[in-house]
Amino acid sequence: MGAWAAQTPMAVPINEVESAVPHYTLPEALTRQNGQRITSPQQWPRRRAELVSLFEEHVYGRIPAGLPRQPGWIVETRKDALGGKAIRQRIQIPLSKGPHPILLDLLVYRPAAATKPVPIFLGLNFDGNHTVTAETDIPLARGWVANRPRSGVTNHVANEGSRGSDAAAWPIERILERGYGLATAYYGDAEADFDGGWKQGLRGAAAAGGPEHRFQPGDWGAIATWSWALSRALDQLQLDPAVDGRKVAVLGHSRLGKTALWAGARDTRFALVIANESGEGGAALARRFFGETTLRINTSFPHWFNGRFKDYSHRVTDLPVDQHELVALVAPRPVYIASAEEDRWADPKGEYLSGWHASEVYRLLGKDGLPGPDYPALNVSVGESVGYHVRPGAHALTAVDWEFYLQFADRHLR
Ligand code: GTR
Repeated sequence: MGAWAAQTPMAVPINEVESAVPHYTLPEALTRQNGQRITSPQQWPRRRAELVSLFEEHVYGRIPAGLPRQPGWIVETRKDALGGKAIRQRIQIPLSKGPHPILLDLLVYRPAAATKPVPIFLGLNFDGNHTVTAETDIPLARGWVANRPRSGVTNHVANEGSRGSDAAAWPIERILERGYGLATAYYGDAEADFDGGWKQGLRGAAAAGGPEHRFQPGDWGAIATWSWALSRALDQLQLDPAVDGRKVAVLGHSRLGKTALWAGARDTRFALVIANESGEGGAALARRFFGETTLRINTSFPHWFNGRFKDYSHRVTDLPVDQHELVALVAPRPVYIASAEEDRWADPKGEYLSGWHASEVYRLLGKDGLPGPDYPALNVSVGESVGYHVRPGAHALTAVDWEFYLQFADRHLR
């Protein structure tokens, strides 16, 4: 385990040895809860609906009915951004009602040279819109932000020094040059990422009991909340005549890769879904005992999932779903899963196998998924409507990953 011991300060068993992975049996994506086998594309929507509600009930939580879906307003348009390469807009989207709504700040770049509506990548960012670009005129994130060496934040308040600190994850000029737009928002606008962050966020605003509210076991967690914000950003992008609203790819890294998958699974308007190193609770199979586990994630990040998910911390085999079925919920739309070789915590092989097991649903729906159960070589993109690569290196969203995503998007959105 070596280096990985550093990641496991808690007394939670963790395995990172492939030969020590015990046998496991996955629930079947194409068998309904009542035992009925799904054998035709016509039968899939019923199984799909069943899986969505199982993931809501047992994993991510149910998003309350009646939340507002309100158009945003353009705060600023710059036609000369990035040295004239981009048209940049800042848009505010109210996520809650009332005079002081929770606001999602959407930052949108479109290629200035575009002559028709552009396909666009949409992804939440970790540290604020001001960290994805070195431009100096993006307002700093307003609320709580994580303390991080990379951003230089030590008091949970964004500062000028953190501008551009996550720019390596967002190669904006390259994306634009390839004819795509990029839209991003800070996930903390919807809910700050700590246990209790919901009180100032959208979950608090929507909860009948305010900050004293008691959630039911099936109620939404933070990942569901962030995924809701992605859907509201999609509403907004679909209002923009310069964006091709039928070609919006949702993408996320790590916890935000989990979020992108759940957003893309729920909201079928997303044309393509990309989960970069999404790991446990994302693409990685929960039943495969390798890297982060259900127990560990529920211990470190209790706010990400719903209350009922905690019931499975010590008995993951009782979960009525596993994560290949989350991937399958994207079908027949294209989905891309990516791993990094050193990111053992996210279980690269478990991420691949999840795409492989989801592939039977793609085949049923007339698409090809991953080519087979064998783990691919480094730096090779495999698969048709389910794409996958593993690159050398550590846990991060990098320019190398983006090149694979641009190629995959060229194939499916062009
Ligand atoms: C880790 C967590 C992972 C992953 C990661 C991240 O600490 O255990 O599930 O989400 O954070 O989001 O960077």
